[in-house]
Amino acid sequence: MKSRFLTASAILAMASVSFAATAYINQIGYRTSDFKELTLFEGSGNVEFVDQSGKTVLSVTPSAAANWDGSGQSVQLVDFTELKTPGTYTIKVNGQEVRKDLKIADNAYGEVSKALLKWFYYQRASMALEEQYAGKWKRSAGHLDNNVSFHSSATGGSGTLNSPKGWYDAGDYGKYIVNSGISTYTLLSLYEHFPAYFDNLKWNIPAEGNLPDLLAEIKYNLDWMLTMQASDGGVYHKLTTLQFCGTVMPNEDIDKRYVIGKSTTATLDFAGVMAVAARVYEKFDATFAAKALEAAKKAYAWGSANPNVYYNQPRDVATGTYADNNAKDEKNFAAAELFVTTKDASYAAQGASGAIPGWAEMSGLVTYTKATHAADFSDAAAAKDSLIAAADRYAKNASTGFGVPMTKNDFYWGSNSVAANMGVWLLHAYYLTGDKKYYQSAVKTLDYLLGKNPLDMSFVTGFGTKSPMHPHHRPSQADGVQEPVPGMLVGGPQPGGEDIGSNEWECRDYRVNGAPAKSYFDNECSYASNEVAINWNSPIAYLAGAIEALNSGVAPSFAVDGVIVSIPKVRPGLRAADGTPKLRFDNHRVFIENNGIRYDLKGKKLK
Ligand code: 9MR
Ligand code: 9MR
Repeated sequence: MKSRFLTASAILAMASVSFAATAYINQIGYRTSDFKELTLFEGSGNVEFVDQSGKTVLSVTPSAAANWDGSGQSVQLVDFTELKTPGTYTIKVNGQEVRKDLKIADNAYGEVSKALLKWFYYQRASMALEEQYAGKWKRSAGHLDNNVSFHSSATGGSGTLNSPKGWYDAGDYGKYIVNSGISTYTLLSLYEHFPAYFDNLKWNIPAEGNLPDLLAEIKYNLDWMLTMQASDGGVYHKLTTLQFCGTVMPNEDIDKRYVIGKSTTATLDFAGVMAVAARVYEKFDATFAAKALEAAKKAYAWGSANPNVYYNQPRDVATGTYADNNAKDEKNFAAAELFVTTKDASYAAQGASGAIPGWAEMSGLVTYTKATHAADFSDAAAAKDSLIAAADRYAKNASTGFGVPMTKNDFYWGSNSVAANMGVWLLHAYYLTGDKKYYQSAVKTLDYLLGKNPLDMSFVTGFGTKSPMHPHHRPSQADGVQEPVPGMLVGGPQPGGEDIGSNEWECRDYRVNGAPAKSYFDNECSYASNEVAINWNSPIAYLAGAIEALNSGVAPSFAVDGVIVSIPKVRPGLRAADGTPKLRFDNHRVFIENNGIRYDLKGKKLK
């Protein structure tokens, strides 16, 4: 009797162990031909992949368990790259079914990447969102911003300013130049790296002349940014109300809006963005490009003459600050971009760093630009070295633990954008070296954001088996539609707890001790973990968009040894009378295709 009892309880214990196993996966899916990895918690035995007919098509022995300080979990990695047939699969661990939603597809991130870009349309100020584009998230126009007052902190301004358009920053309705800077730059660089791919990609937004959708969307914000430049070249810091409004739709927020502050950081961020815009829009709209360049030069001159006019939040203002008392990185960012556009040596950009980009940290963008413009910068090799050194660290982190580049210190306000920017960083390392380890680590970073994380959820609204339903986003809260606006990346887990308190709009304590990566609350109260923002959506839109573009067969502009080139200028001698050769990209190699025949970049026929 006794021994039988023990055996039964031993079996029960074993069963409960395998029942507890969790497989964290990218819930949107995995690309058919890509590297594929999931993270296993409390598993034992092999992981089996079962197709729709019930057949086990792959069985994998997980890696040895390792601890991850982001969640304090001991987890195993499971490489199932060999699963290469599109479809939906069931995952079994030690014979027990743990999930049924594993998807493999050719263009796994096609829809989500378009939704992440389309979200910028949903953030447009000053216009109605029509049903034909916005579906059930249609809404009336708000914040015409055609008659905005100057706050006393906006030096030099008088009368009122006509400052319409632009994107709302986040869950609030403010428009902030500093944060527009990095967001707009990131989207412009997505176009600049994959022009041929984005020239033809559409996601149902209103047309703007002959511009591709990506550039039409970006122009909506550039048009606003241009209105924020004063006649002396300086750029006002932000356009907001004095206090955050309540939970209302844009047209219901009728509080007076002000142009507030004028700062060196805003001015130099503006200069860098306009310098990029000047070269990107040139082939579509030379007049607009010239206007952007002129604005960039004037802003740079003001920023150089006023190197430390930092933003100080006035006493009567409570909206976001985006305050930053170091404008050196913004200066280098502006100088690097102006130099690439004009080749004028008076725009001298110092240094390059390995710091991950963020709204207050523009030096990593200088690293990107220098490293990918080797012919233009004498210190391009040093920039490449610091880029690769950081990428090596991220790739190493991603090879163990949870299979992600982040460690516990990366979890602060907007942690999901830290992850997304690491993914973008890894892609740059891949462009420069062709080393697939960087590409794979970038894919792992996207996996994290789309479900392979300790919260077992996709952080993008509307995508994944489980995704945020209650983001801190005024339109989603006030529109009466159950589902939040789709395509929004929430800020993500972090243990700061800035939104916790006893006021009726504050949160209960949702932090998990020793697990910053679990300190998240899918609730409207949680602006510190569940708000959305343009500088968070832009890097994940870049990451997902670039991964799709890289696999589309359409050549990127960094086709030659990771260096940005203007595609039409590549080997013009190869242009034949009987057809225009196309630069193509396949299996991580660039070639020229002419009438179905493939050539290498030197013009030699490929087999
Ligand atoms: O909605 C605001 C959000 O965009 C900001 O990130 C956050 C922190 O500045 O503040 C939110 O506004 C809250 C304000 O600070 C206090 N009153 C309640 C507001 C909504 O939660
Ligand atoms: O993203 C910003 C984060 O780095 C800061 O710690 C936080 C508090 O100052 O503000 C965040 O930006 C918010 C901005 O101030 C107002 N709009 C919402 C932004 C996202 O929460």
